[in-house]
Amino acid sequence: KFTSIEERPSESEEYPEVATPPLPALSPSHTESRWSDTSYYAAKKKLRSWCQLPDGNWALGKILSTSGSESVLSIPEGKTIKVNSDCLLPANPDILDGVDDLMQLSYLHEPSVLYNLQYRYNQDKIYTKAGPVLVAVNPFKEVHLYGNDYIEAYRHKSIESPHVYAITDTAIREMIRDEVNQSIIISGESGAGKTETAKIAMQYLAALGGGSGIEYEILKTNPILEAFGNAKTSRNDNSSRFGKLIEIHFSSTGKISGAKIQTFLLEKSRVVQCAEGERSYHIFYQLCVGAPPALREKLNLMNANEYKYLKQSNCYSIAGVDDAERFRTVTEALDIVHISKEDQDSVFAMLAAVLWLGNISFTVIDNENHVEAVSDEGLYNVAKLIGCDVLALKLALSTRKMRVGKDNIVQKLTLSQALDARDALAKSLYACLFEWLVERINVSLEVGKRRTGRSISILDIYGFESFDRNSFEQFCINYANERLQQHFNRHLFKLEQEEYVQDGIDWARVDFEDNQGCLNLFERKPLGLLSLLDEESTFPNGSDLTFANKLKQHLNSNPCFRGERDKAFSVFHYAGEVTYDTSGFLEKNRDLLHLDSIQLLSSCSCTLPQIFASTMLTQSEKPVVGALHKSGGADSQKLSVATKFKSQLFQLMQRLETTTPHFIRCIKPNNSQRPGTYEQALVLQQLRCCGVLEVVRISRSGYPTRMTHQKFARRYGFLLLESVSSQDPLSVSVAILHQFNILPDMYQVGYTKLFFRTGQIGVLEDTRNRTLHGILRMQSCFRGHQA
Ligand code: AD9
Ligand code: MG
Repeated sequence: KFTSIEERPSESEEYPEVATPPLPALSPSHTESRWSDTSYYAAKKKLRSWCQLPDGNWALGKILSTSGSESVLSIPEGKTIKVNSDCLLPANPDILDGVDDLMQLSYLHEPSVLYNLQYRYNQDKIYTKAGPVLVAVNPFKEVHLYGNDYIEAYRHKSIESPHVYAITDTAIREMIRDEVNQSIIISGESGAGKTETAKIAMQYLAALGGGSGIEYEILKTNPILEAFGNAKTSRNDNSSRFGKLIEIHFSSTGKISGAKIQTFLLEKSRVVQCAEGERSYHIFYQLCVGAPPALREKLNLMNANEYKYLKQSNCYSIAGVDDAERFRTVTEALDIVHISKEDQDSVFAMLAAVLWLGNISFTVIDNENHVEAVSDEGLYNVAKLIGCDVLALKLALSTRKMRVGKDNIVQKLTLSQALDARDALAKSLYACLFEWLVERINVSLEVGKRRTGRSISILDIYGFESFDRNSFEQFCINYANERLQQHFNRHLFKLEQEEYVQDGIDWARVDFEDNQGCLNLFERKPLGLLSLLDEESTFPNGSDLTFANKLKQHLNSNPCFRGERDKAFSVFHYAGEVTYDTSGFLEKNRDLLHLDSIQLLSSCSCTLPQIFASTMLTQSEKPVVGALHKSGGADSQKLSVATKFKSQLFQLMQRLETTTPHFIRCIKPNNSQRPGTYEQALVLQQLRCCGVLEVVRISRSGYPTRMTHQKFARRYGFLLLESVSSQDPLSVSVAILHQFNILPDMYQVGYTKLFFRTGQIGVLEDTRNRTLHGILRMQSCFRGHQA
């Protein structure tokens, strides 16, 4: 008598376990007839298969017939389609639908990964493991997966499904177990959910508690940094315009003892210019609508639409966001991180000064088109807010002191020079304010300064960007992502190989597509993108055009580079080709603030401008860029933006190298920030870009499916035609492998596990299913007979 067969995918097993019936006594002849019709095509018949439709999307179909190179399939909605068999990819058996780790899939290819993520997404299971990586698909709606109950459940391991909480919990456990610092590295394109994910991880850590409310303080840094460093862009209403690493420190008892925030390259150009429909930094709008009357009066605040910097993009509010309410949240948070009311007022004064700077206008004063700042409301308010003399401000914005030979001369500025000087001052004020704020927060978070314990760092950096027009900002952002990708690749690769080595299998190093070539294109000296950019930035007559030409001259033979028409060039990034327009590269890289402006700030009676001036002066010690002004000797000289960013990235990488990384890849399922919409092509492009498919590829060249000897013997043992003399799991397993003619290079026998190449288990699984269904049919026949 046969027992009934129940098929259930198991959540926690490495490979879904299906209850296996006791070995049936099948006669050899019966079995043989079944094996004989498993020729290639017959085996494909009726199989679920992926076929690519003319629109590029993949559809799951069943093969109806195959002749020659063509197959006919039935696809959803009752349609049939005839395709070249080359367009088909095998689908996984349906017991693998929606597995919570993509590694469990027998067939690891694009459609199966896409389908699996979508299958889960439709059930609000937004998290899926891709081997060691956590994939998070942005739900664009509230999903009920968070809060104290879930935190408790993950802590006690009563839930096992993939989650940010789970990966954070693993980080905590490994930190304690191995006494090694950990990092959680979050990547994905703009709007994919990195910042939200980082907050969810922080929430889990904060729940561990600390004492003296430090965990609460850490959480409160989020609204502050988002107000000052995030803005509405065309991609994301709350887009981070800076990179952030927050290092959370733990005491030896596993409690939070403090934290440290490091930020990277804030996009400061946004302060003075931003595209239609986008906004400048949230805090400006929050201040304009949220400041209480006394503060408004003190700052001479007007409405947002009266400030030129905010007016240009014609966008003042964000759907569903109350900026006034947010302003109160921010001030409360500033209180909590111990920024005094007095300092807060200074911060708001700087913000107002930036806004008023944009309203300063200029008038032509001679027939050589030289200009002078108009003594209007703007000028007076800026002078008042930063605490300087009105005339000194006027002079700093309209002239430049130069030294020619032994003489000091004063050069008048043209309109565009004056506007540049004004905007440069506004950008510097804001960037300095941001850095100062981060420093102050750090002082508050570094409780006791005793850092004897361990740490977990969370990295939330801007994702790879490819727009229609890409500028210096995208150049830096994508370079950063290139660096991160290398860290990602190498690490996952290493981990993978370690497991093979531990289980003693014969393992030759697997090569994989690595992005060292592209990194070299950026970093090589003297003929790399960054060096050439710096070099050109120091030439008095260097321009964006001469820079572009120089790149073409020196790099055209580099396979990762292509010169384009006009001032453009393309880079073949790991995530795809991006064409950069060099307009503005040199100026943004030099990022010069006239010494006149710095001197003005140091003459201010307010504390903040003085602090800013002194940090700018110390930053100017190393003369790398600014040779243009070297002869004059009167202008600021400092590290170029690209060089500074590169060294920040190197430090970051060095720091991450000392940690055990945990990777989270965020995916944006549609471009309209809409819930319930999963666009295959868009998801696929990101899976490719952010390297999930890279992990898949690495796994495919290795042995992604692994099963213990015991489990393998239990699962397939009943298919054995001849009894095996020894019943030990390894002997049974080897007999199965032989019977199914699994070629020796398709698997490896480890000390504890069998390792298979992709697809191998699928063949076994198909046979097993057919056999089981045969048994079921026989069972019901048998029952029918009896009845
Ligand atoms: V950018 O590179 O900084 O422009 P992020 O950081 O990747 O980008 P963000 O975290 O800001 O994206 O997410 C964008 C929006 O998606 C959020 O404002 C939420 O509305 C939405 N989101 C993201 N993750 C979740 C989530 N787990 N649950 C609900 C989410 N909504
Ligand atoms: Mg973000």
